[in-house]
Amino acid sequence: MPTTAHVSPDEIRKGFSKAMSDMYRDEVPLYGALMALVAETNTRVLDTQPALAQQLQRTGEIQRLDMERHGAIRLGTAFELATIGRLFAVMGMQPVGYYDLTPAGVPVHSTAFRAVHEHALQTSPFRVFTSLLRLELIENPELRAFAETALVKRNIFTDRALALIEQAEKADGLNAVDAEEFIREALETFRWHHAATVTRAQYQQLSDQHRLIADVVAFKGPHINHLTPRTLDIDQVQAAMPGKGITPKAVIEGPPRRQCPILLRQTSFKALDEAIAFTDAQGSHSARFGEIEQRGVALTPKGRALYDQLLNAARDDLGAFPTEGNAARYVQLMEQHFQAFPDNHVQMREQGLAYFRYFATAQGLAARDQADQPRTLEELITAGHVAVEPLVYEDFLPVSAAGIFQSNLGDAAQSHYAANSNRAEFEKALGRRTIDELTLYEETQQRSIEACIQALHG
Ligand code: OOG
Ligand code: NI
Repeated sequence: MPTTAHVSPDEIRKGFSKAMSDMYRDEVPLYGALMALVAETNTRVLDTQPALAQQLQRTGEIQRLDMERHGAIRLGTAFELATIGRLFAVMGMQPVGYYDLTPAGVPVHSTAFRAVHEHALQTSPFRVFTSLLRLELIENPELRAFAETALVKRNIFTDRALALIEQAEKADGLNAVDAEEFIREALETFRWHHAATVTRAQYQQLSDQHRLIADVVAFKGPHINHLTPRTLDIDQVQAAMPGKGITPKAVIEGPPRRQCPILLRQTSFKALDEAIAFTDAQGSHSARFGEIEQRGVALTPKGRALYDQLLNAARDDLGAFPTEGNAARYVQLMEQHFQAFPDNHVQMREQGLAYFRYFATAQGLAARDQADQPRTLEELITAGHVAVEPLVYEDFLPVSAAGIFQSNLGDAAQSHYAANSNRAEFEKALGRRTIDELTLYEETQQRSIEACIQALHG
């Protein structure tokens, strides 16, 4: 029997997210500058767009905005992935979605660990994009064997973190004192190490194969490589970045600017080279970067198919990978193609392109006991008894993620791998299935409808 009550996993996640942010700000001061710029921009947007402020108030996103962030790590072995899954589970994070990055020349596949229920997301929407290196894609057998050996030798978790994970699994939770220790110990896995575990020549060999392979194999642990705050206007932040000494990548990933944002738009800036002590010599490595994101409404399978179709059409027209040189043309093509995607919530809802949340209004609640009430959801909406708000997208986009990887690995890192998506292999390594994100959106939407019925007719 536990002597003291368990802390909710959501509170552990919230504490961990804060601890991670503090650690990263200490290690990468530019992250602090970026957070300040994002906060400033968000305040201005909320002041000048009362309708948006009201929408975010109703969905609760306004309260979570300041603590909203995602990070990313890259792991080397099945054991590391399975164990990180257990570590994240202690803080209520589940693997959602499967992303294959090989078509873009990045030898990893990935999932996103995050909370899955809207109430849990409200306490802390912290997410970690987690990639597993695919060693089978290293062609040189000697180098592959070397990488395997280096990875098997390392232990990326502290003994106390492992013990506390086990304890949490057995007792189905942690008390407040253990939860605090767990946060401190878990954080160690994500810390930056100035010392590499290989010689400079070995690092170079790994790096020549792929920069990402060196980033995973040559170090003691999977340093968090970025932490991304959420902005309400990514174009404003992108434009203000150079004034703060930050140079963003040329192209914002994801959909073009719209009245009603959809899915996810992201932009990143390159990290500095950081001094590294190899086992035999000094050198440098760059892995850590900055990123910002703007989140819009989650799309249904139909909406997502349209998004993918328009994105592919714009990219086909461009005929090349978007870069600084063709950025203006890319933006123009994207805007042109995305004309075909309705840019208002009413149409998106009518056409079944996006997910929404439904809220009983004050007017609806006041009319609750009157006779002749509207019955159907559509009637309730028309009567103003139910308000409709977009359900925010909580996940990632494979093409965008590839663009973020590429921009930070440098163009020299462009490799060509045959697309070989292998979700089954990933899930075998993880030791469990990944969750289908569309089911989660569908469930949240449905729960909001049921809550309306309960509040207005129950
Ligand atoms: C992850 C890149 C993907 C995103 O926001 O799409 C990503 C990485 O570089 O490890 O973070
Ligand atoms: Ni990211």
